[in-house]
Amino acid sequence: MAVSRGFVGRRPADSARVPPGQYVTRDFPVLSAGPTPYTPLDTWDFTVRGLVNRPVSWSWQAFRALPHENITVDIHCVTKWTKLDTTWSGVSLDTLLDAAPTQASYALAFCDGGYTTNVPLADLRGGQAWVVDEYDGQPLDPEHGGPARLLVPHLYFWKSAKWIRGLELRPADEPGFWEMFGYHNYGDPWKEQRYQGD
Ligand SMILES: Nc1nc2c(c(=O)[nH]1)N[C@H]1C(S)=C(S)[C@@H](COP(=O)(O)O)O[C@H]1N2
Ligand SMILES: [Mo]
Repeated sequence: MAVSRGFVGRRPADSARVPPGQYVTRDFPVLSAGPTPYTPLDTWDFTVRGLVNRPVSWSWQAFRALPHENITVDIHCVTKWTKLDTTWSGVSLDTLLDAAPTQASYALAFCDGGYTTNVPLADLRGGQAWVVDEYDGQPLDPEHGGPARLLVPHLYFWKSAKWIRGLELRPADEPGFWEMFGYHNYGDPWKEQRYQGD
């Protein structure tokens, strides 16, 4: 019998995909520390700056013209929901970082609205992270970070900065918004690195 996977719900294999302490949800909750910013696309750009010879920026049009990948990944929020098989389209960080040679080891993502989050550069390379501008075949909803957000699915979802405008490359690590308020500096869901000291 042909039954779509969306219809049968949780499969036996799913439990192996759910990190400790997490539960699976079909909803897509919105978690934002402040109001949703609405930046006109004609003033939007994405910039890699900091420890680079010269900052590199892409306008919205230039960003849209970069090669995009379809991505299907599980996402894990520190508030304990996990959403399986989320589908996105976006530009690999490998593509963006190739345009900005650097000696840096860390990145601080910066966003419209002032949110920041820190990620080691090694975690952004190697097909592990994207700047996504579509979710489920549609332009990314502003509440979920549109026009574009970071997607780093192997870390807790607070690292996936919404309304991202760029990366500041740094020789040393520096905590971002939630990391300064007691969230774990790295945030591996499989090690339950939720808060400082975990
Ligand atoms: N700019 C920005 N990015 C953000 C946040 C935020 O408040 N501002 N919240 C983070 C947190 S804590 C989570 S769990 C996810 C939530 O993404 P969602 O609202 O699309 O579910 O976005 C992350 N990225
Ligand atoms: Mo979160």
